Amino acid sequence: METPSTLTPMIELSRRQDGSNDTTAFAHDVAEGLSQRQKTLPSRYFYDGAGSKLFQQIMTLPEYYLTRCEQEVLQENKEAMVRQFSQGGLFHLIDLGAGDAFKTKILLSELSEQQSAFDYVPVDISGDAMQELSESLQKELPQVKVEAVVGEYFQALKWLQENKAERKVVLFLGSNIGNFETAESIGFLRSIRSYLQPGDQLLMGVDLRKNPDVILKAYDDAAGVTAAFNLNLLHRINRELDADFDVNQFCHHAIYNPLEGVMRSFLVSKSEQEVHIRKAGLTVHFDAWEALQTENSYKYNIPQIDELGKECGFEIETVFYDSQKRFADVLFKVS
Ligand code: AVJ
Repeated sequence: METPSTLTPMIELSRRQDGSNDTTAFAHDVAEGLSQRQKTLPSRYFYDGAGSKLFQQIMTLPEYYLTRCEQEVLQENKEAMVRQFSQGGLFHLIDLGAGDAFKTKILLSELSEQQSAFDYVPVDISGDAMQELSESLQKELPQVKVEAVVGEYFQALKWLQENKAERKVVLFLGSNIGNFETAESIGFLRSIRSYLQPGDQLLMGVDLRKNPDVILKAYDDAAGVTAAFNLNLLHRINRELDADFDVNQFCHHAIYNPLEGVMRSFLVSKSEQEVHIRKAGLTVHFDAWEALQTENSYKYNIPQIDELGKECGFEIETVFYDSQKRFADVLFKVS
């Protein structure tokens, strides 16, 4: 074990109780997805080291408006947001899927500017990311009290419910809610709600419905970074599960359905082929031009978000938009 360079308080929840490890879970999920008649792979496995780097590159693409729009929303509305967070006094700011938190830092510096009574609890499954974030905050915003939690969202919320009695403001930024199917997002928000109390708040980033051409280009960029991000999932399976995907025999394909408001991303097999995934004990057959679905990114309008919130015990307090109304950060209170 290496000793971390700075001692930062960090809670590690990610150890599994049943003795299984992350590779076992990955193998199980891959086997399950690829055994279906319509093959799928869960999008949460995009983010290994290489995938996280590619996603950071995506966020800087001219076509990928989401990140820049949300940054604008936070930058332009930080004073109002912080005022609304701070109304009830002392609170824990819980950042689900914090990553490098470069958007949250906009709020953190405003919070310390307004001298709010809070501490910052970033939550992420990446221990490395949480270590780096704790250290960078110590340098950039030393006055902010940080307690990073390494673990799954609900593990973390449960831990917080049992260990912290004070008010909670939960951040779920970046349109991550978009990856869930409608039924899943209801389940997700109801679970969050079950860990909260009256007086608590949730700030959720949602990508709004807009010109389909704009949306489509964001997931099929000219430089091919999104294609590389999608294909990296096959490289990851090769690396971690001892598989033999011929990645050149697959191509990225993305479509937007304006009726459902969903971007769907696929990997399409360019030829008939067989793939062996040794650690999953599986041989998979692909027909020529068979599609494997890797991601959904749902787009919403505000009435839908209002209804979703109400179904899950949340009431909209304020909707914050960017100047083009492409993206919204919706502040909910527990109803
Ligand atoms: C991180 C889930 C918000 O759906 O826009 C970016 C991931 N996929 N380009 C999204 C992603 C392809 C992103 N989220």
